[in-house]
Amino acid sequence: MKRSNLIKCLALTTVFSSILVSCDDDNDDNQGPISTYLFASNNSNGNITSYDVSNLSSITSKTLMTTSTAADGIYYDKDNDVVVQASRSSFGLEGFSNASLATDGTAISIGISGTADMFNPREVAVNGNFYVVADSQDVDGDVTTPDGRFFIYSKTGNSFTLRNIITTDFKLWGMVFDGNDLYAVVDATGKLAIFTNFLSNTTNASVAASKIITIEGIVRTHGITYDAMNDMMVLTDIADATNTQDDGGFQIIENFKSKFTSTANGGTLALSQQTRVSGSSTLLGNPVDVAYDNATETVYIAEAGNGGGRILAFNNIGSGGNIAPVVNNSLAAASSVYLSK
Ligand SMILES: [Ca+2]
Ligand SMILES: [Ca+2]
Ligand SMILES: [Ca+2]
Repeated sequence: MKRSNLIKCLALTTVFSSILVSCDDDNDDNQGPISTYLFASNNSNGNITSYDVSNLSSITSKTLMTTSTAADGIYYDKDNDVVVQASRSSFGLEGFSNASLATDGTAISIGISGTADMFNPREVAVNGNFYVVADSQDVDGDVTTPDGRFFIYSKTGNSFTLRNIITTDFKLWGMVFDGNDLYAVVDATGKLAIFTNFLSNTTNASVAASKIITIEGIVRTHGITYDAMNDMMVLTDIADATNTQDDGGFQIIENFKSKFTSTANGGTLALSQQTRVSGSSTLLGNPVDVAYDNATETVYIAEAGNGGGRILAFNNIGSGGNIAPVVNNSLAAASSVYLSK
């Protein structure tokens, strides 16, 4: 076991003494229980919530206090034990070191900081040392023309340095890397875009998506996650943003790559090729972000609206429909989630 892992593990064992904590090295062959953590950001107070979801029937959580008052786009760098979120009060990326050692309710300080370049930062997607933030602010001063910006940062030492800005001709929100390709939702629509070899765009420029398709059944998509191992795409549907309580959903697309490839640019991927979860039992009003655990086949949702905000989990999804979440934790104005194991 690496010494850093040992220290982390001893600390976690202390914090979560009531539950079983795996002290396996990261490189082991999944022997024994695996600790799984879900990190969540919010737009209510900007603090970070870390849930130990290793056992869904006995979840523990801790809140880490930040100086931000609103945040989105959370990410956890497990190797370096750093939680990163896009601050919507400072308009920059903020990285917090030694996150696993911090105890519930304590303040954590910014160890890695970026310049305040952004306007309306949302999701963060990471590829190596590159941190991409989707910014949902109107770009050209005309809200009737859809547009958005990706801010691309490189992480070096204790800094996030802005490398370049990519402007899009559609509104941005959620996004996720698959290798070097970036999938981005087309906010305000039910469409999905891909930018192949995204990071090869190294200068400030307007860049068109490589391909855009419509995901039938989705009114207005926001959250996205892709599980490459199982070739499974999950997209959330906030539907009408002003209905915060019960018109949302999410859709699972298995064997995604072949379905995406066989849908022509500008074409539609049929609802019959997908599994949709929605309805009054789901507590989905404005599901704004999503994460997926392929080991337990669990979909985690950051629900911004229902009940004031929730972190939800669904499994035994089967053929979908109006199913109740197996986990329902209140988190005011939940904005994003990231799963780490
Ligand atoms: Ca515009
Ligand atoms: Ca809604
Ligand atoms: Ca996320």
